Amino acid sequence: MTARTPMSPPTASGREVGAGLALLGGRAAFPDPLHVGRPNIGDRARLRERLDDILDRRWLTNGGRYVLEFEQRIADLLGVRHALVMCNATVALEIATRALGLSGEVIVPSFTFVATAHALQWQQITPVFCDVDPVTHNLDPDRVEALITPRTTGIIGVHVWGRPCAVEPLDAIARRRGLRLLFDAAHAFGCTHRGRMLGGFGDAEVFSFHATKFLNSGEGGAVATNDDDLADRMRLMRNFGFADYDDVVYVGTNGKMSEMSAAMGLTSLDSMDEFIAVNRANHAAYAAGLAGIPGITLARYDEAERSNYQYVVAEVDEREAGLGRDALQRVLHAENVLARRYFHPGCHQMEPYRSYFPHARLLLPQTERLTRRVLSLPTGTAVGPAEIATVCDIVRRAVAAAPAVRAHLDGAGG
Ligand code: T4K
Repeated sequence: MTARTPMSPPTASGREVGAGLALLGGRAAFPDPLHVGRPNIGDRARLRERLDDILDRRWLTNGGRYVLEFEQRIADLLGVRHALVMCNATVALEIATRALGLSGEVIVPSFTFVATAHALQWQQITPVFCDVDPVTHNLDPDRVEALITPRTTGIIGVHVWGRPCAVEPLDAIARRRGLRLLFDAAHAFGCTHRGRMLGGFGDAEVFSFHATKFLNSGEGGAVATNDDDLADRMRLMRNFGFADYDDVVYVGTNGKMSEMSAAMGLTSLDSMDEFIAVNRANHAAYAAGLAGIPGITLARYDEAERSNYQYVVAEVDEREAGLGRDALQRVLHAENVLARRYFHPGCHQMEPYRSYFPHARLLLPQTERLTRRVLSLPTGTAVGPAEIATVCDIVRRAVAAAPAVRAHLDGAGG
């Protein structure tokens, strides 16, 4: 992806500054869309070798060699007793919650991808939405306890953007109140908390290897746990409940990962350090490029921990920037930069939750605020320093030209 010519520096008048912006009639900075979730592709030759081997051996799924190898390498990397790979993280969440015996109500953040809530609702478990910490964007443990009722059976913390939840306070609440604790670690593969890899906290942790994740298997997910019994139950559940040929001992589903996905996952794992290095450099380039722009701040990663840096999340303060997050997204989209509003508008504002809990937003002020402010910017190996410099330049120019952008959007009906 190459950008067109770099834009000229800001001048005093908002209208002049904004003149080059595509939203205001200029030419789009990128001829093709710059996506947020472009997959990282590892060593193609190695992937082809693995795929050829799968085809030669005619073993495509159901506990094949590559699935077992992928599971072993994940377990070794995370330092856990069990890693069970699955067809995606949503099904992995469903299987983990069911195997943990969750029912009734489970406390979850609303500031997450809707899969976290759906995995519960799909099983007639009520997600009870809890507010988040405005700094970490993660479940606020101080708000959890007030939501516990006699029907509560568990808590699901989400390591949003790969930044670990308040693991210890959540663990303390879960122990004190006799609840199960699961982590949705869909964003957090390869990240540490207090120097320990995520994967071994709570009763279990669920990862995603979806195409848009920095480490992908096309579609895919995994549950990590140190609980042998839980791992046994999940193994059965992901394979229809079969304990042996013709012997079904549980109600189960089909949560298996195919050998082709495992081959992709293994090939991604081979390049994991490289992907992280690129993400890290990209994140630093955004931090430098956006520095000093009024009202724009970047969600930071703790440099004392290992992170995968896979999300570049800008927060827009409308008062300081002079334009809101949605206006900035419109500016970027006009330039072909497909920045995304993860996780707007929050699960509580999506169906069926909006109808079930029409007043939920009253208990979720920080979630509501965040969902109006955050914007995910393109990163990953498909994005390089030149693209990032151009994206940052667009943001800088948009903020400098905020009055003209607002006037244009107001004139165009918002
Ligand atoms: N928990 C959390 C906290 C999660 O964030 C997620 C998933 C889950 C659970 C469930 O995990 P999985 O069941 O998916 O394993 C995307 C992903 O589909 C989803 O996996 C992810 N979170 C979520 C945050 O983002 P969308 O609706 O934004 O996908 P889509 O198709 O709009 O793609 C995003 C961007 O990536 C687009 O600009 C296009 C680009 N893209 C996408 C694909 C699939 C590509 O360039 N190539 C591709 O192959 O949800």
